[in-house]
Amino acid sequence: MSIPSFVIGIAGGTGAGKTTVARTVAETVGEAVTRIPVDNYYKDLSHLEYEERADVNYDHPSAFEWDLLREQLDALLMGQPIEMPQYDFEIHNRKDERVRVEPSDVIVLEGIFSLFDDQILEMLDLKVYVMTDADVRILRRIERDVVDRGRDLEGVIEQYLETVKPMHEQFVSPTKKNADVIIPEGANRMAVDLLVEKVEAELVPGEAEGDAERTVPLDVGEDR
Ligand code: UZR
Ligand code: MG
Repeated sequence: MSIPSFVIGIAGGTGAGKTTVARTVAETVGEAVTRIPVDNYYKDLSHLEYEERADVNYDHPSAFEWDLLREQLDALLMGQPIEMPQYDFEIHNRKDERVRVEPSDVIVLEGIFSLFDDQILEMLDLKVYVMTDADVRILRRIERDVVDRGRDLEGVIEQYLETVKPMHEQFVSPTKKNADVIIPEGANRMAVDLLVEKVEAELVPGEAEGDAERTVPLDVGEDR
């Protein structure tokens, strides 16, 4: 367990490749990296029926439990473990069980709203926005929702036009201005290499080498 020395936020539209960038960084950095998907902080909607939950606008900032995310990020930054909620996209709800997450040297916060909240922005050392063309993003989204999540094509298209696209333009895309770095086209190799180099340069020297106790990168939460 350690006090994290470097916290990265990775934002961008749905299907931009945020999760891939976050995972590649986590796997490549020679240190323990804790990846925190903001999706895990969707509000608990257990009080609603499935049909009502399916109608919620999940692309609006109000769908998230911001207090819990701020509180847990803060705890990790102070070197304390958290009980991280888990989200189930199939039932549009938080799972019953939480997972215990120990703080590690590097934390990667990843999700459409990673660069949205002022208090969270203050906790981030490096702010990244993954900028991928909307046509590529919707194609990936269709593949993920239809193939991996068993949704029907009409529903995915309707949802994209009714909420995903307008909310992206209103709330997600403007967070680019909060970024230090904008990565074009998702997990581009050079960009990921630069991120990894930066992370490694920022880590407290000495702690990295010879420290046999290397935690397996934690990969909790959503599928991609
Ligand atoms: P990423 N989302 C769902 O499809 N169902 C849910 O229950 C909760 C979230 C979607 C959400 C958003 N929007 O576009 C996307 N909708 O997950 C964010 N509708 O995840 O960045 O991995 O695409
Ligand atoms: Mg993702």
